[in-house]
Amino acid sequence: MDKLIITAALTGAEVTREQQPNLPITPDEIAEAAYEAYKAGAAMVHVHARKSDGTPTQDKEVYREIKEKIAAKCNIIFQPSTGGAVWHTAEERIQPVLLKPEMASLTAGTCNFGSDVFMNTEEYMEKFAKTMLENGVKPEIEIFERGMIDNALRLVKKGLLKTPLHFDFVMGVPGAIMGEPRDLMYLVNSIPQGSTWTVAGIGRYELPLAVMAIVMGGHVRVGFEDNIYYSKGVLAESNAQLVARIARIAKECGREVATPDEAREILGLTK
Ligand code: KMH
Ligand code: ZN
Repeated sequence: MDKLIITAALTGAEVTREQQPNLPITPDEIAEAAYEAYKAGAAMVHVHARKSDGTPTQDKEVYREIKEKIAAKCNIIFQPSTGGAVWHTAEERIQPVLLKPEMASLTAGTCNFGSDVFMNTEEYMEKFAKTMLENGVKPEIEIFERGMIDNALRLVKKGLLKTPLHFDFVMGVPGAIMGEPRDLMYLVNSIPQGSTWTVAGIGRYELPLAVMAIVMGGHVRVGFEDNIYYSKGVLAESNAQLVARIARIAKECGREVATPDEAREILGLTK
């Protein structure tokens, strides 16, 4: 079994300081949170940029500042979001890909997202995949529903996604697939052989799905974007605290934790 890649989803687009007082918002705070997560065992960060007032932005220059500040501290893999917030346009959402990061997220279909709709038409997906291909960026294919796997496979047929694919199962978003063990088994059994996968359980699903991934040979995403609690009703102190718990559990299970360079090897990143 490969070593475990832990991704820290540090900020997201939806969580506020009122909900989680330790949410990193400015480029300096996000870079520091990335470094703390790296020291705790994370090999990758999934990043959403925010304006100084806390609202989400897809501004390339804010992402550039975050990317450079993280790189000055450690060699963790930088994976910006192309999901942004539900109200961002496709043109805004693609901006961070133009910085040529090693990876970026790419959602493979439309779904309900709480009381909103997270829009990813075929046109968006094709445009995002093509731009990533042209810029040498490996997509992390975000799967919120089972049919999104088939959408991704259609992009492979069209030559817009290269195999082996790397999936992120985002499970437990109200309006999309739940995060029960049967749901994870279903998704894992639905992806092509040779793919890699990670799981991002939302809220109370985060920890049980992470434990499943550790023993099944998948990888794990944790962090404030997905879950702000350490345990029921107890806020987490930091993203790093959530990462450290996963690293500890993995070691107890006999699964070693990957460094960023080991993660690059596992994911076939060339840079
Ligand atoms: N904020 C969500 C609407 C991604 O980063 O690619 C979308 C999202 C997915 O977080
Ligand atoms: Zn995200």
